[in-house]
Amino acid sequence: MNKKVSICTVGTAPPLVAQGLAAQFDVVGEASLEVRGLAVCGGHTRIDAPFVELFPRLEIVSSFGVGYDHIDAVSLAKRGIVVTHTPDVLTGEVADLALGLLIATVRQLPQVDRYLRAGKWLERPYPLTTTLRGRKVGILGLGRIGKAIARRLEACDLEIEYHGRKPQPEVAYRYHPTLLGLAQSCDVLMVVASGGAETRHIVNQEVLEALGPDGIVINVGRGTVIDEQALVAALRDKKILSAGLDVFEDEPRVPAELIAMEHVVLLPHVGSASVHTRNAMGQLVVDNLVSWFGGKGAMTPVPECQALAASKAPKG
Ligand code: 8YV
Repeated sequence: MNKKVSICTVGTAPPLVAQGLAAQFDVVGEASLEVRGLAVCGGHTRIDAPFVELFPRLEIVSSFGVGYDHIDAVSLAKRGIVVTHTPDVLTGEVADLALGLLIATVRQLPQVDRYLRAGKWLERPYPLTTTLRGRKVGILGLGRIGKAIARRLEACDLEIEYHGRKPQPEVAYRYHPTLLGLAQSCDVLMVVASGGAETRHIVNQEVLEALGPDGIVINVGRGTVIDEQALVAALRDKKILSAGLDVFEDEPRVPAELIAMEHVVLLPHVGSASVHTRNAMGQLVVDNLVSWFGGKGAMTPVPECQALAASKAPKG
């Protein structure tokens, strides 16, 4: 039914996406007048108004991933273009990784592994580490993923507080109206917030130092949320204890100062990167396009496009 609809892929489509699209659509590798849908799979292209001018018949942008700070959804919605993303299917995976990264950072798991492999256990036991016991975790961004992390932290008997745009009355955790207040109250800052202009560098020197010398920062949201140079300085000057980072400001480039630090844990943005979850995300990228061009509306439009997606969805 969709054989004639032209879809253009931006970035490198995972095999499941490439095959799923090829089975349903006419997939083209570059901008053409015929393109009515984009499948955005990573890459560094900013999908904004000037970019979509290359595609005059564009109706929908289906993006791989829950975060869409590389897409100007407001501008696209104004032009009548619906943006979709892949929420929910990666929530548990990213939350698992966040908990693992927190434990790895606090108990120094990568460093301990390196110690054993270097034969040092034969000489003496690994030095005692800091602990998760008695810590209070401040979650920055209590959305779907933040809440899934909170549930896991509860199972670890940890106290939880949070900061976000607004308090969530249905949530039992203590809300802090300011990020600084959250950092002053906690000794772990779990960054889950999405990227974009609104959150850029909100974790700054003052916030980092408020965590105190035992402070730990974990980031599974977006690298841009933390002022990376301020983080390097806080770690170097021992204003905080350690950091576990899955995301960075200028991926895949990671500051040499961080790489040289033995007391941090650094991951190459692997929060959702299991075969299972990446397949589920890829399937949702394809399903959104199939649903849209099959006249059934978008399955998972981003909030900025929900009204538009509903108004365009077929009635009944
Ligand atoms: C992916 C992510 O690494 O969903 C997101 O927002 O950051 C990750 O799940 C990314 O989308 C891959 O391009």
